[in-house]
Amino acid sequence: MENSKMKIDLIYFKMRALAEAPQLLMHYLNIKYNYIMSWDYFGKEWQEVKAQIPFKQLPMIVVNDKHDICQSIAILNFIENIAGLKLKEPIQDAKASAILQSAQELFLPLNPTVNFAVGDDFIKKRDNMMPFLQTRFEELEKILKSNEHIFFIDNEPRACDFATFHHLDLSRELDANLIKKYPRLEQFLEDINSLSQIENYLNSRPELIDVGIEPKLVIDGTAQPTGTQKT
Ligand SMILES: N[C@@H](CCC(=O)N[C@@H](CS)C(=O)NCC(=O)O)C(=O)O
Repeated sequence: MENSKMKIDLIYFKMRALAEAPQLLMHYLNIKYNYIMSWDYFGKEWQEVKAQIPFKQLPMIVVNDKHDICQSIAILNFIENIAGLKLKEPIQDAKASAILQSAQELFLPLNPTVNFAVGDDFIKKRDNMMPFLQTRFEELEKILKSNEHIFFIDNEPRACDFATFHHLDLSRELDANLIKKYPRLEQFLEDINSLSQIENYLNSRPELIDVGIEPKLVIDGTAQPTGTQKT
């Protein structure tokens, strides 16, 4: 199947979390897709459809109205495959995979806390996760410092880079000062940010506001509470 002929629907919710890396990768690769809220795609609230979704969670992509692919890492692998971006050399591929998994492990508790926690609960969760974030950021910084490339594997950004970008970028909503302790990671964020396709996407995606207070996404000019439900 030639990727320009594929129809890709990306089904997700109102949150800035696991659909980000796939979207960054698809924008970078100029792959067209439709972002569809779960309730619009299924015509029902999430609680009514959850039971019939493979692994009972989103994001999911639907390829050519036929193939349901869940799990964000599988989605990223699929996009790399159809774009011919997959590394052919097994050692490099394994290293990229280790970065991708290590980045995705930042999902919990970082993403739900930024998207949903409020007040004292936000502060408690933020403070509790700091040691984990610091250890993981140190490791990621070390890897980038140890190579002479712009990104984790070489000078081409890949799924592992966009997943890392997403979580590091989201950490700024939790604590804007944390990333400043890691200058090589800050440079990495800037390098991804300045790719023209990415810059366009970042400037046009829904803004996440009132983190820690009453988180909302501004979708088509309207602030809507984050979540899995239609509002
Ligand atoms: N391992 C899965 C995790 C997916 C996941 O946690 N999805 C959350 C949203 S970020 C979800 O579907 N929440 C609704 C629910 O569990 O009912 C992946 O990487 O895609």
